[in-house]
Amino acid sequence: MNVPEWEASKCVQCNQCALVCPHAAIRPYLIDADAKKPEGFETIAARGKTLAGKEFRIQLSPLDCTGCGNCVDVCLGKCLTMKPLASQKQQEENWEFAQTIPEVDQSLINKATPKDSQFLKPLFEFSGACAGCGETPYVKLITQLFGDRMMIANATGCSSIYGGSAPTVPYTTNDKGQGPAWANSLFEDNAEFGYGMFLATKQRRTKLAELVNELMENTEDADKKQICQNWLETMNDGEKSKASSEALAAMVEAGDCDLCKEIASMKDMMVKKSQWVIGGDGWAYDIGYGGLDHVLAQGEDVNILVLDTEVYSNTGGQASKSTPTGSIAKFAASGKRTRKKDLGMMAMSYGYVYVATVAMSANPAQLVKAMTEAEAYPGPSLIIAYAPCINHGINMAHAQMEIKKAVACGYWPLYRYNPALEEQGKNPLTVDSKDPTESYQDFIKGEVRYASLAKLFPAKAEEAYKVNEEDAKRRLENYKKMAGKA
Ligand SMILES: Cc1ncc(C[n+]2csc(CCOP(=O)(O)OP(=O)(O)O)c2C)c(N)n1
Repeated sequence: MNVPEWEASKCVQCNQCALVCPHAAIRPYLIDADAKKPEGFETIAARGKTLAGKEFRIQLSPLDCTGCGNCVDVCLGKCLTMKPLASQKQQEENWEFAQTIPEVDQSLINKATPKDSQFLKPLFEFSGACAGCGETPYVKLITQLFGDRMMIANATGCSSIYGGSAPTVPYTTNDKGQGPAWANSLFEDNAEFGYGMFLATKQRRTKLAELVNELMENTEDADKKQICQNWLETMNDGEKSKASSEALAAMVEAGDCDLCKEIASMKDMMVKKSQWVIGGDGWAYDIGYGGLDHVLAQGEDVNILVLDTEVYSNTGGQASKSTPTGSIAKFAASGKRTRKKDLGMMAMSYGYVYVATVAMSANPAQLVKAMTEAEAYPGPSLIIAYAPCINHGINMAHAQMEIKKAVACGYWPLYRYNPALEEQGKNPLTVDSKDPTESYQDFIKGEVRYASLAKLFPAKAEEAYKVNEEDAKRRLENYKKMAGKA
């Protein structure tokens, strides 16, 4: 019924609205100052040294927006206001025009920042997720960072339902036709499924490297040798392999030797793949945990994203091992009795697994950093993302603010455990969140999943809330000790 209206003069170009939008319905655009544009497509001079001569605009797709209002909540310039959909007709035309603007020149931006990442086209858009969904903004962000060379194994759960809908799918492609390759596996074996994808890719790329090596040795041409060598040296670097693959592909496609033809037939394997395994906490902590643990232990370059709603969201909110003490969920109608499982700590115990906890609007810079580091780390990575959900009994218009509160009160500490630092003689663990400044009890009592316990069992509830808070404190202290900060 209501969608955000942008007031150009107040905009500070932070791009937070686009970052948190669960449906990729609001986006920043950069357009050349002298480009032709429709009347009514108001723009302002783009901020940033590298963006001189560019104009900036925030554009909404009114018909794809669900009206959740999270963009308004996080807007730093307070330039977004919810207005009746019927008053935003003009924006439909503006949106159509915005889709014709060429994609941003990536050399002008630093995509490892929350602001610049939003200039990249989301390769996951307009899914059927709930208004205000806490999960989809993370999925969308990963596709902006790595979607052009990404493969996804998706556990059954909300992310497979909104991710694999029919007859249209929310995964899409960039101007070059590149986008995530996606498949859904059983709830029980998604990590193994993604690991299988990884092994298949690894096998084919090893073969490709052998062939390129052979070509390099057989050719007398110094330029051709150099192209082969460049590719071999950069084949495991996501960004660098793009340019070296382009050169290699052009060379073998122009050549007419059998070896050239064979290499050209494996063009799809030239750019380094970004292998992701995605699922909810029901999958990661419970049903798929054996496989997740096994895949982490293999030491291979597989990235795992856990969308942690602390319940089985898609089937109506059953308790998982991620559900904290005192939270009401199905199968835990009188409040979960036991503590939340510390999946991150279990993964850290291997020592060679990159582990991070993230919380989007609490610290977007830390989130983008964690995703970038995890993807670049050549071994296994695990990112555990705090995701508010309708099952929590909160107003989803403020889901992103709820994430902020969760970190500010110490409910969801942020850290990054990077084994690469240990190799440099440094402590691998960094605690990124500050010591709690807000009331823990106020936070949990503000969510129906906790507050309802006090209505049913008042005495028991107070005790459970205390245990919940003590558990969170104990964890944080442990992390700080490990990080050498306590
Ligand atoms: C073996 C098996 N058991 C149960 C189901 C039904 N099922 C589908 S999704 C789901 C819950 C998923 O919860 P979670 O992993 O937390 O993901 P979320 O929906 O929260 O994103 C369940 C139980 C299933 N598909 N397969």
